[in-house]
Amino acid sequence: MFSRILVANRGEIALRILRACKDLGIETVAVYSEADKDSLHLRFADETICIGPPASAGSYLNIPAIIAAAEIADVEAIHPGYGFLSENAHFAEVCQSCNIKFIGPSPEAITQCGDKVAAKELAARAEVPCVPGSDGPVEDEQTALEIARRIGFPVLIKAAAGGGGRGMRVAHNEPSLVTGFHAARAEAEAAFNNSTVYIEKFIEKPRHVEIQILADTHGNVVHLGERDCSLQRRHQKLLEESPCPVLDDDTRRRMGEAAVRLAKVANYHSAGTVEFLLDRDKDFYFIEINSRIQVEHPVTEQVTGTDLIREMILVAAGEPLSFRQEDVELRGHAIEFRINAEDPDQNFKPSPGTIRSFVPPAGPGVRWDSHVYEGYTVPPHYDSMVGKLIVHRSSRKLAIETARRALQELQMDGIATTAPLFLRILEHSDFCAGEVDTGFIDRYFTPR
Ligand code: MV4
Repeated sequence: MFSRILVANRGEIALRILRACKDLGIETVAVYSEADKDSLHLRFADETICIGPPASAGSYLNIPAIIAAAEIADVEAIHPGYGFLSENAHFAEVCQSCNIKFIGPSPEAITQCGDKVAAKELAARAEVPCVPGSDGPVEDEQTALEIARRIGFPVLIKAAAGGGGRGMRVAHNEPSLVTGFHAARAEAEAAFNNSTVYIEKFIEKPRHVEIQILADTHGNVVHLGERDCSLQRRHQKLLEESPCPVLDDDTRRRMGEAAVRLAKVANYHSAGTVEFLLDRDKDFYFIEINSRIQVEHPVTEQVTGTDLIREMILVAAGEPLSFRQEDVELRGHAIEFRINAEDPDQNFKPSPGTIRSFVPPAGPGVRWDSHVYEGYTVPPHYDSMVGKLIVHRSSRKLAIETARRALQELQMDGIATTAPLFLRILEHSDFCAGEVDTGFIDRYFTPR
């Protein structure tokens, strides 16, 4: 087992990882930027090292600075958390060459997952259902037209290096396909330095359902049920829940088994997420694999009673998973609310500033994962999440009731947050009925 780990992240996930290390008896090293000198993650760690200026390019994305810190502090492993360097294959490779264990999948697996075309090829090989479309990159508009005629409109043009919806264009007819093809390529080139695009049938009003997997280096791969992440705005998730309110046991089992097959074909070791679209006929289609621990992992931890960060660390140290597939049981219902320092009444404008008075939510069925405290100043340099409220109850109905109570308990004066928006969402009859899709927020909750 590791005796000393460096946490290459900030905010709530840094705390989450430090806590898992402490539970395992592992010493910790926190790194921080100049903007984070008063951050809680520094107080939770055994040692702290400043790695650069506020802008992430000079600090949390600064590979030489992080590696230097790891060498100086003499750690055996680095946990990257989510965002920042978590899906950077080059960073994972540098760690490897410095004899530091990167707590995540291999550089090769990260590279394959990061290329959506390569990932889709793996999925097809693993006999995982994929959205009908081009089998591979589409090089010219003539080919794009032929594919669209074969699969039928509407189609979606996607960037192979994509993410966050960039380089994506919907086309409902041939002229818009031609325009969209060139626009998507130009956008992908500008955003990712890679103009490769592919084409899929456009699934209308899908739900976003993802399967959590864990794989060790001894050939054990398990799935831990699904998360429904349909509630999002501009590709930023707002709320995630497990189980998905409309998934039946058979579909869940087939999705889980598909995710496990994919992990095996990809030679994947660590925690990971296989993303699917679920259409209105309850057919599911693979879209992407995320090769990191995700923001929304706590809902899975709550319904499965597992500690995903702990398992991730154990697997990276070469230990076998602590449980088998038949031990995984989904109990009750969990919902996560991302509390962001954003004003939902001002088009989600970021609202950094100092938290004047603060009362965290608590009580039965409530988990609060956050790095903030009274007097803490939310810096403007990073993403705006100030906490995650996770409720866990025996049923979805009870989870919603507890969420209302917890959101009302939460007090965070001095900055605007997304908490009031969630109270309105929880009153919406479609949400309460579990009838949401990826367009829900734009339909009902964008500027009225
Ligand atoms: C799709 C789709 C419909 N049909 N693919 C958005 C970002 C990327 N992760 C994949 N995305 C989508 N792919 C096909 N063939 C709709 C989306 C999509 C979406 C997916 C998940 C969650 C929110 C979304 C919001 C808009 C579009």
